[in-house]
Amino acid sequence: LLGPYEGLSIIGAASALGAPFPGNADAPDALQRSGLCERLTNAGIHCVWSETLRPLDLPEAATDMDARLRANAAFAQRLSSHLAALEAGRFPLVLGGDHAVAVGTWRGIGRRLGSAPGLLWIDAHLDSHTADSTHSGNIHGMPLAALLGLGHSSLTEVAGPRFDPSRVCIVGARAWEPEERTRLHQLGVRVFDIDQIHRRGLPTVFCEALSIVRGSDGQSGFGVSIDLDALDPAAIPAVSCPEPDGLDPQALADVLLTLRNCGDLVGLEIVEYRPDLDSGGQVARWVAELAQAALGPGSYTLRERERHHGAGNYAPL
Ligand code: EXY
Ligand code: MN
Ligand code: MN
Ligand code: MN
Repeated sequence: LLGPYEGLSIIGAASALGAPFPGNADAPDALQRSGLCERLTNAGIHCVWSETLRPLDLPEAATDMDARLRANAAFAQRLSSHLAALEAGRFPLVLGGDHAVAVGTWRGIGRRLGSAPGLLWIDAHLDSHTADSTHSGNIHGMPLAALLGLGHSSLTEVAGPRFDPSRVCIVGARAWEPEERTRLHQLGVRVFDIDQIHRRGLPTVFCEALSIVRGSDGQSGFGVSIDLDALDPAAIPAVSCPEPDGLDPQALADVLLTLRNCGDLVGLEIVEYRPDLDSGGQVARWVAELAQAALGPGSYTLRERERHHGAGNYAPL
């Protein structure tokens, strides 16, 4: 399977506390019902559904920022501790929930490793606001700043190592505010925006981003966080903040295939799915496709296997 891991553990992060809509909270259960674990198992991945974490007290849509920050930080802290305690041989696949869960995911994986990994952030957005710079007040626009140690202390103090901006890259960005773009530029975080991807091609950009997040001497591994709104809304409409002119999902699956040869991949996260907008389950199938493309085994995605073996059969080719 994945380098040193003997199996995949799926952790649901059923929180919409950082988002403007509640629908993200239903994503882990919807993905579990869609048969994600079974599809990955049929494709040859030893996959278990480890746990689904849910916000404890469902505060009324917290009106003030401090209450929202505290609620998101409390959930992230629990997720961080759950990941830190995950047994060594298990590879974590975290399913959001809105992108604010990433504070818990990656701080927790950092604790597990003993140091912060590199981080490839695939997203239409920069997610690098602080409580002071945000225009929307939505915490899912802040997780990457928090992971880098910037923003409200409740978020930046979630247990786990701070991330190194020189090993963080964003791929797919096409909607941001000046404050966060400036912040990332000053920190030295590489942003591969959609214009650069159109010019240079996703494979070239992805390859360059990989080399940055993996670090020069294969340091402490790297993780990948996929915000589904990085993809084009025409193909993947079931997200909270759709932005036109996104990545083609098959093109992303094709470049994710390169991850299966990376023994230093330490975690994968897929967030921002809105099952309430996915009546046909099309987006749920893409979530499985992207996960299997990244995690292997073999060099085919589920769709190729299905085409070859017939619907519902993902046996190795
Ligand atoms: N930058 C905007 C904001 O701060 O509200 C939009 C953020 C969207 C966040 C989604 C998860 O990527
Ligand atoms: Mn995001
Ligand atoms: Mn986004
Ligand atoms: Mn065959």
